[in-house]
Amino acid sequence: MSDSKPLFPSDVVPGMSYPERPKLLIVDDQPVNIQVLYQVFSASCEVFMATSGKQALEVCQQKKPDLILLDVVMPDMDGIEVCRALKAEPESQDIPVIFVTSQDSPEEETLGLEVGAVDFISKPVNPAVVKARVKTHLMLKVQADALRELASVDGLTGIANRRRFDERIEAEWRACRRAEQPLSVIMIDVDHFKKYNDHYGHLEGDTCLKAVAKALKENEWRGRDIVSRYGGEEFVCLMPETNLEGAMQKAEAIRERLFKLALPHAHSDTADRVTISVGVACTIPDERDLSSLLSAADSQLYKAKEGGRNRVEG
Ligand code: GH3
Ligand code: MG
Ligand code: MG
Ligand code: MG
Repeated sequence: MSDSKPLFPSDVVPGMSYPERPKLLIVDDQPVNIQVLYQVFSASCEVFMATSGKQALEVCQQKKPDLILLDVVMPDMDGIEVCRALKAEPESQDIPVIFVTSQDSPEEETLGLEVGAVDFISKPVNPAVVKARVKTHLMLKVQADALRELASVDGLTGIANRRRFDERIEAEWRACRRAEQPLSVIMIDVDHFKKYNDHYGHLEGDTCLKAVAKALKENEWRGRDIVSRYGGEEFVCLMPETNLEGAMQKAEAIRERLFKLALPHAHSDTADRVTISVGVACTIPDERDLSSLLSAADSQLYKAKEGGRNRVEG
């Protein structure tokens, strides 16, 4: 039954990049059922298997599949419970789940869709139908991911926008709280930027913001760090598992890099060039609201402004 044609021919939708061998997780307590689906997908997908709900969650965490085919009736943890658990975690909530089950009453199907599955297929499966449905949902997933990506990028500078920052800080607040690790924030504001716009014009102002964003982004960042445009001429960087000392060093490096870039600013009271003021804050997240960390960074930024600008406070 297995055919070796790729699920996505290269010309399927111009401009969209589909995975060449999508990662598929097949979950069923009966190995013979897994075997049937494996036959259908082994040639065109990278297939992972799990024979219990608990194992499914583990494999999911390790392998990050693009789609999950999930049995409903399983001992210990059933498919409904597995799906609920997947949908409750930010890391796995966007993975499409298709139930594959012999329990095909309308109530069962409704429940499956209510807990977050995208589709429901009855056993015994028809190979062509299950393949077509998997393909449809993989395409929708790729498109949804592309949209989400687009929605999280700042249009002017091309770096992450406020929406992405808000998402990341929330996730990292939880992750650092669990791991009892420090979380640092660097808040950056361009000095005397109103005067820059007044003197050079708004278009030049835009060009300047792009150059600032590029200089920020070009610093050496770690995998989970994020550099984003917070709004206007304000930028914010998030550094998980980084203490205050590390964040202060990075902030100073950023300030210096921008100073050396020497973008002319004829009407800055601070220097002959564009400068930034920087506020740094760090905490080990606990039951407080994460806004406490942002306000702390903001207060330090205010202090840097008061202290004469072109400086770092933390
Ligand atoms: P300070 O040193 O105290 O930060 O002074 P400032 O002039 O930088 O601060 P203020 O908040 O008074 O002015 C910020 C200016 O940034 C005003 C606003 O027009 C400008 N600005 C915000 N967003 C953009 C943008 O996208 N493009 C341009 N060109 N200017 C922007
Ligand atoms: Mg079963
Ligand atoms: Mg400002
Ligand atoms: Mg400013």
